[in-house]
Amino acid sequence: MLSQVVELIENKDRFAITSHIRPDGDSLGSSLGLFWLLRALDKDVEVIMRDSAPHSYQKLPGADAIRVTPVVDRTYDGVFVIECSDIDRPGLIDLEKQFVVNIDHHSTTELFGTVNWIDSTASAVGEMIYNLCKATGVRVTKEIAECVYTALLTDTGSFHYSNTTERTFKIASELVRTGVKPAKSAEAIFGSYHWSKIELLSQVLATVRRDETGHVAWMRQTMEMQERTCASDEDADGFVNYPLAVGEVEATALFKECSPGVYRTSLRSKGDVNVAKIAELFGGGGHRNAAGCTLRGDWDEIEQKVVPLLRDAVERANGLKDVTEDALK
Ligand SMILES: [Mn+2]
Repeated sequence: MLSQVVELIENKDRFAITSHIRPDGDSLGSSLGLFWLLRALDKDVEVIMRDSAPHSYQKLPGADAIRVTPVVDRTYDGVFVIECSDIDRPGLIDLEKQFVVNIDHHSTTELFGTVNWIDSTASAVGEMIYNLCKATGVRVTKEIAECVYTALLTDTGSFHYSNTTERTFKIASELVRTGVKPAKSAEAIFGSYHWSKIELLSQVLATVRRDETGHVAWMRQTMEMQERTCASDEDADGFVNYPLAVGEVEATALFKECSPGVYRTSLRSKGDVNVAKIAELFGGGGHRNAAGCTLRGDWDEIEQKVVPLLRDAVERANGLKDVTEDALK
């Protein structure tokens, strides 16, 4: 709960903040936003992560102070774990020995912390960090504003996704008033890619297929493509969204081979189509319109398993399934 987080911050002094492996805009923006919040309260705080910040986020205030480490090698009064589904997601050895505070906006998160603050109405953890500023009486500085804005911008898909609410815009508006330049933030994130991203994109897009209904499209990225283009892991971020630009496509999947026979799978959808349910079937999670899971096995089998599930999700959302089931009764 928020009140427990505020109490901890008020009563203790030595903190660490961490987030998941391969950090993204919300995990970095929120972690660094919280870093600046705690600094404003004169707390001893550091951000520790298993992986360094991707290129596009290295200009975020405080990104250069992130300590990259595979193990929690110091003792803290509390370690804030930002947007992680479980205690293993940060990839940090000995994290479970600390006083863990779980801060997330995914309802699917495990309650792995001693304190758990989960707000599934927040578009990004960034919104929660903003609320924490208000709750602790910390003025939203330009540093905090830039970090939180980045979290909002990326987790809402540039204010495109259904998690974008009136509150998101209200907060974004205040952040802009504090000094955030929306065009500058957007350019730093979406206009600073490496050429290898375009090369990889051209190969991944060449694999796109759609089912006979036209509502489901999917793509595959092999390890070989990544090697051939010298692309980094982060280069593939966002590819899964491309087929959704087509009117009739309502659900997409990107199967990324991360080791032989292991596919990190991203699922995206429009409207009421729920892909989080599919991800959960395979031990993953996420939101209704954006979810992920890891699949193992033969490529053909994976394809044959997941594509019908996506089609099923589309049919359910469009009410076709219920009609058919009722007719059979
Ligand atoms: Mn998030």
